[in-house]
Parts: sequence; C-alpha cells; structure tokens
Amino acid sequence: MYKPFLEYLEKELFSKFDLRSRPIPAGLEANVSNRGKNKATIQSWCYECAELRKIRYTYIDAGATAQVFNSVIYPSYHYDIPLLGIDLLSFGEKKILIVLDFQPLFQEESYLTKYIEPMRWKREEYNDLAQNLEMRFYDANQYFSKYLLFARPDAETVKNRFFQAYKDYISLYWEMLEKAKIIQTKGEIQKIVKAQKDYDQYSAERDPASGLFSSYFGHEWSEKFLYEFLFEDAVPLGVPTSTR
Ligand code: BLA
Repeated sequence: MYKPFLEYLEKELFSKFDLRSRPIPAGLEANVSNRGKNKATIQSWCYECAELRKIRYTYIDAGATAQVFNSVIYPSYHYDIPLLGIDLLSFGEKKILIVLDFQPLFQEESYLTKYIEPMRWKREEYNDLAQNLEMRFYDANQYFSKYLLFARPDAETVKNRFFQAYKDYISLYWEMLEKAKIIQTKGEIQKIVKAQKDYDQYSAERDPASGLFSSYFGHEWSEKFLYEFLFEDAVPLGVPTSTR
C-alpha cells in the first residue's frame, strides 16, 4: 500500500544527494515472521550524505493485516533544521493512520518561526489531513509541530490526496535544507547533537511499535532493532545512567 511512498522518497534521495550506504547492524536489515497466520516481512534501508547524517526507512509487509512505512531523516549536526518524520500505517482497510511532520529539535518561539511557520501554507492546503487527533503515546508538544499531517483517512484518500501532500512536504523539506545556514560554532553544534540524541531517547521509550515488532519478531529482536538501529543514540532504560 505504501510502496509508492517508499519509491518516491528513494528516487528523490538518489537524485538530490550523493548517498553512501550506512551500515545496519547484522541481523536487523530484514526479518521474516511466521508466527500467527500471516507471514510478515520487515526490511530497512539506511544512507548518509554530507547534508544528512542518517536517512533510514523501514517497510513492514504483512499483507492485508499490516502495511507500514516509517522513516526518519536526521540532518547533519551542522544544521539545526527539524528532522523529517514519516509514519504511515495500515492495519486492514479500516484502520489507517498517517503521520508526517518536520520534527522540531527545539520549541523556542524563534526556532518555530524560522522552521515551522514555512509549513503553514502547505498545511492549510491539506487541512483535511490534519484531524487534531489525540496522541496517546507521544506528547504533541515535544518533537512535533503544530502543522503536522496526522489523520485516519481511507485508502482512497491516501492514494488520491495524501500522496500529493507527501510530495509537497518532502519538497518543502529539501528547500529548507538547501536554505539552511551551516553552523560552525562548537557550542551550537553540541546543542544540536544533544537535541538529536534526546529525540532518539524520547522516541525509543515511547515508540508504540515495540509491541508490534515483538509480536512478529520476538522481544529480543525488537529491543535490538529499536536501540541499535531505529534510535541507536538511545540507551535502554535498564542501563545505569553512569555508563550511558
Ligand atoms: C503511532 N506508530 C504509531 C503506532 C504504531 C506505529 C504501531 C500506533 C498506531 C495506533 O494508534 O494503533 C508504528 N513507529 C511505528 C513503526 C516504527 C515506528 C513501525 O517508529 C518504526 C519502524 N512515529 C514515528 C515517526 C513519527 C511518528 C518518525 O516513528 C513522526 C512523524 C508519529 N506514530 C506517530 C504518531 C502516532 C504514531 C504521532 C500516534 C501516537 C499517539 O497516539 O501518541
């Protein structure tokens, strides 16, 4: 269901950037589950380039039971622009959820004016894809913007309407990256490093997908996938803070 979204992102990336593969820890690139009635496969891709330090995307295909496309793009530490976050889920025709956002590293007014306000006119165009749904796992005021697309559309809308919104948001993100000023100050860079690391920690701890991964691939694989690939700069909660 979301393969065209993956292909579009991939084409964009390869045409705009000089990508290198970024290694995925052994055993985490792909997996197949035969638990339960339905076969489920998961596959991930990871790249980097001068402007983007980590580009990852994952596809889960469990036939009609589950289709998921998830991606995060982390800019180089020399840019303070938001991360591009994509989470597209479908559990049967009736339960579809799409989330797309420029995920802000900071919540200061000046930061939001600079990097989130430019999304406003796009978001206004696609207001129907921003349904003001309540977040049960995450805090909407941390690492999310007020112009995110967040909706439970039907399959038709995903194809006929959301796909265009997705392309528009991605173009806007490339534009933002192109215009971004390169940061050279050590102190400022350290602030960005910390913010991106905090994002990983926050996301790993809240990720609503860990139950889904565990049910398909087992608890041990899921924890590794979460802490060694998806959010590799996060430290599992059981690890004492002194060694983090
Ligand atoms: C929700 N994301 C979810 C849910 C699942 C995933 C299972 C719960 C759906 C439900 O309501 O039943 C799935 N999350 C995944 C998968 C991965 C993952 C498969 O990280 C990894 C492969 N989530 C993101 C990113 C964004 C995001 C980058 O990973 C940003 C756009 C958003 N996902 C997001 C939000 C919700 C969600 C806002 C709703 C959560 C809530 O209600 O608090």
